[in-house]
Amino acid sequence: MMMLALGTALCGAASFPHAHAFAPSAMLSSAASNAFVSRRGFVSSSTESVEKRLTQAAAAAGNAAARSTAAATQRRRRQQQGGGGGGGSGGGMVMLFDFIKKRAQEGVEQTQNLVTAAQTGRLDEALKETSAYVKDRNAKFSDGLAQSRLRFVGDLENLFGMAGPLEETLEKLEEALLQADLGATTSFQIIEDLRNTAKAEDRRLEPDDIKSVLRATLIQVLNGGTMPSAEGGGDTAAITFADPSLGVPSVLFFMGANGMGKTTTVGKVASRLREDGGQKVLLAAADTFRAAAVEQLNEWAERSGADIVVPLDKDERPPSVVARAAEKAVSEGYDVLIVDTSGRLSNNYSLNEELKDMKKALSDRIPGAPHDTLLVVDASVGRNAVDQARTWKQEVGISALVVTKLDGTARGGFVVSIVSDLGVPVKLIGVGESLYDLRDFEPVLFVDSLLGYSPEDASRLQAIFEANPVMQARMLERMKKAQQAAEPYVPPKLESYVEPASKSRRKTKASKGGKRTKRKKR
Ligand SMILES: Nc1nc2c(ncn2[C@@H]2O[C@H](COP(=O)(O)OP(=O)(O)OP(=O)(O)O)[C@@H](O)[C@H]2O)c(=O)[nH]1
Ligand SMILES: [Mg+2]
Repeated sequence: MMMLALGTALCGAASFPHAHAFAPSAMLSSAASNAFVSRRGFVSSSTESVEKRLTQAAAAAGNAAARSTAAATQRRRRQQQGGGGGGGSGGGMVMLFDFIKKRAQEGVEQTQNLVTAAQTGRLDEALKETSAYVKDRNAKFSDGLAQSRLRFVGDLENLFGMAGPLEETLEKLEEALLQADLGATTSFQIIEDLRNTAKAEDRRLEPDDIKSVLRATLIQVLNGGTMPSAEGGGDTAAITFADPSLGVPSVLFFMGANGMGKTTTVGKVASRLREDGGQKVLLAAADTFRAAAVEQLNEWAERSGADIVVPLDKDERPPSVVARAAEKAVSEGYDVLIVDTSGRLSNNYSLNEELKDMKKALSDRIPGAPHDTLLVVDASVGRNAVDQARTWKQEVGISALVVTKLDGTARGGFVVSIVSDLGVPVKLIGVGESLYDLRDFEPVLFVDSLLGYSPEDASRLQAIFEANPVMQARMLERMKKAQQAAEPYVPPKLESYVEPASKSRRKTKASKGGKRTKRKKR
């Protein structure tokens, strides 16, 4: 975990302008990661200052480990005292999702190795090892997008080989962008920007102009409108957890159409929270529709070491399962409750009502819950998924997207179109079926992998973008618009929260079973 922050600071920041911005959500404390990720110029610093920063970072990392142990002790103590009040383990939570498969301890050790290397004059060698590690990590991510890249980049390269008039080039480019599933809005934006650039500067468009505009636009879209800059900014949207000061479990609610990868993602997330964060995780099997669904989630619970709440019998309704799970999560001091729901169509009114009932059962018992409502979409589905997602956004409310199966499709560009059409961030992506094939969504890394740009290409294209006044002005304007359009933060509803001790025997509508729904049509 630490390795990511470390690696991006060491080998990423200089040549991969945004990479450092992924680091703040590293698993170690922000103090630790910030020590690394204060961060541009890190590589060019003198060995002496590198050594100083490493020492500070190691100290911060040590403190983080100590804080994490203290939080776990506190939680155990609360449980031993039989107190409710939940087990949110505080600030560490938000750090969890900057993951790769490395453990925090490994990161701490690595940091200490670097400190030792600096003290013994082996720093160069150690930096190279770290750099190789990050390259390997990026390569693994990049493999998942290979099919998408092959298709897209092939089309673009053909285009660059032609030397036609501007309008002809733009027309062919627009076709390639649409073919790559980037969506009409983003494709149109890119074409307009290129046309304006060519006209304002009265010159022919070079391949690098096109690449830089394409890259900057995609990053801006995926970053929710943030201006792509050499300093990064915005970047990865972290999973939202409960406000640590409330001391309640964080609730992640997964929903979506059939077979999108909800249960698999729930399992992967649980595993990561357990393994990398040492979190106490409870799963709620709210898919009471499909016979094997509970069994499937149970397997993931066993694999990840999470506990699980299953339906009492075949007639228990999902809102009731969720209500019991929320009460257990609060009274037994769980850090995170993850709800797995059954697949459904977005135009099924009664099943959407059921989703709302489940969310209400959660918010009645835990303030602000669910803290993230994650819609899981399969990248290969295409436009249909966008239309469904729009309906769910309006009807049920979603706060984030998980895009799965990016490893098996050439439609990676779909991610751009769903974000631009919905204005909802992608937070996680699935790049395979195994436990570890889940990644934080990192817009810059994603775009550079999709377009096949090396860190050196990325730096060069960023510089071209920054030297293009037309693009700078247009992007700034879009950033302002995105800021104005951003929905205001709504604080958690505290008044509906009742302490578990007084609530445990109360029967709410949801715990009695909520609305019964027809379940034949899906
Ligand atoms: N290649 C690949 N396969 C995935 C990914 N995520 C999930 N799958 C596979 O997709 C299939 C469906 O996954 P589930 O997790 O059962 O999907 P679900 O959304 O829970 O399905 P329902 O509950 O039936 O609606 C399984 O075979 C998974 O292994 C991914 O990121 N990549
Ligand atoms: Mg499922």
